[in-house]
Amino acid sequence: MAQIKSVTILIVIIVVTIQTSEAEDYKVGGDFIGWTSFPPGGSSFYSKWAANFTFKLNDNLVFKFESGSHSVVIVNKSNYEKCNMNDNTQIFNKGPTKINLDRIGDFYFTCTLSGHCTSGQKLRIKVTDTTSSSVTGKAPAEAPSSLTGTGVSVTTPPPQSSAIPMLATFSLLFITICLQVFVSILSF
Ligand SMILES: [Cu+2]
Repeated sequence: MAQIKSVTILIVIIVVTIQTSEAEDYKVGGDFIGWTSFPPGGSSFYSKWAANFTFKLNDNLVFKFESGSHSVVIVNKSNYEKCNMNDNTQIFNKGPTKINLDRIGDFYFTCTLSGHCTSGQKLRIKVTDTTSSSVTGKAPAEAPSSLTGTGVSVTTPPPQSSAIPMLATFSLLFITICLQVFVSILSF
């Protein structure tokens, strides 16, 4: 009896965890390299790193660097491509810097220190809808290769994708309720 009850509790915990564990922190460049100039492989280093993940709304990027050695600056697409930091929107000078991905779409980051952007210290990421990542996983594993030209990137998540995690949650809840009923029948 006690075993069945603990199984039920476990399932409830799993359901709650699935519901709440949405936002994630990503250490830019990984633990070892972090946010640095002249990254291994040059300017493709950070795009290769970013291609491993599906960034969702409200995830965080953590830029690991020593204050004074680097900075993080949010720029627009054209300034990202030109390594122009003059009309940026936000500068973060203290490392490590944690940046919340508070909107869907493209984000462009670089460093304001002279020569660092051109050496490859630049990161472009795409933030997708919150509901599309957990079930579809890392489907678009390849990095968008065309950073040049018009740069029109069309990776719209399929509209039905938001229904899948909802369905999964409901089935888990249904199983939980069934188990609960089963336990109460057994205890009488
Ligand atoms: Cu730098």
